[in-house]
Amino acid sequence: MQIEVVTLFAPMITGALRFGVVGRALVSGRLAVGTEDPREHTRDVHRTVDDRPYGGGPGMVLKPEPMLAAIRAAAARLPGGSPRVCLSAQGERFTQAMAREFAALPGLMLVAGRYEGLDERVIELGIDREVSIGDYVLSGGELPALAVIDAVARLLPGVLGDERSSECDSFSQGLLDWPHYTRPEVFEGLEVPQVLLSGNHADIERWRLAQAVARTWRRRPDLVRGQALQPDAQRLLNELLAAEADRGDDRG
Ligand code: 4G3
Repeated sequence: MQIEVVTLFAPMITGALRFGVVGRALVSGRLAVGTEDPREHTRDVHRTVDDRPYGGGPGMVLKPEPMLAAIRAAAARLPGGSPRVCLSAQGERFTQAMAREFAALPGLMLVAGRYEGLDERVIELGIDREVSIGDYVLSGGELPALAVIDAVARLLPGVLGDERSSECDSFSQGLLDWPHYTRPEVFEGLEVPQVLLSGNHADIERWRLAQAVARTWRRRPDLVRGQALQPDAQRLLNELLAAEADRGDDRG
């Protein structure tokens, strides 16, 4: 898969992608990431990329000409029809489902804004989709672009390797992850749950799913309400709710 990032700070992107799973995806050629700097598309001596907002007010707006030229230059390196995504707090929420959608594509453009953002006409002319990684404001779209690249890269075939599949990930079933433990068996007085030492793989699988269901219900009830659970997960949730109702409380 090929991803192009339009950014004034290319080293933020390239520097962060050298490590771990994503770094290996790049070295193996399963992922390619390029950058395009709008400053390279300026014509004035000062290489100006921002200007004062019409209507007044604080902050600066990215000038439309260099921004759209950079988007077009990046598009020319991508397969035709690759979506052009701008990272913005005004966007629709980035989800695991959207990561799966992007990972199925041969190409993707990510546009990282700075200052108060892009001129609205650049969004009209050069952006297909505005995406937000969460309800908070950052000083640039680079960190959100990196979050998208990371979430997408680990879904590409061969990137996680045989020993660990993204199908085991939190959210692949629409649930939060279960708790994990490694040696020692007792750490600072806290024991590893006995079932994990039992060697009974059916029991372990049931316990993990029950933990994932209980955690999701307690921490993120919106996730449980927003979707149909797998039958085994739904049965465990029903048991949890029945147990809570029995105690007549709302403890976990
Ligand atoms: C304004 C994304 C600011 C417009 C970007 C980009 C938060 C997110 C910026 C624009 C951002 C987010 C840069 N802040 N929640 N700041 O995904 O297009």
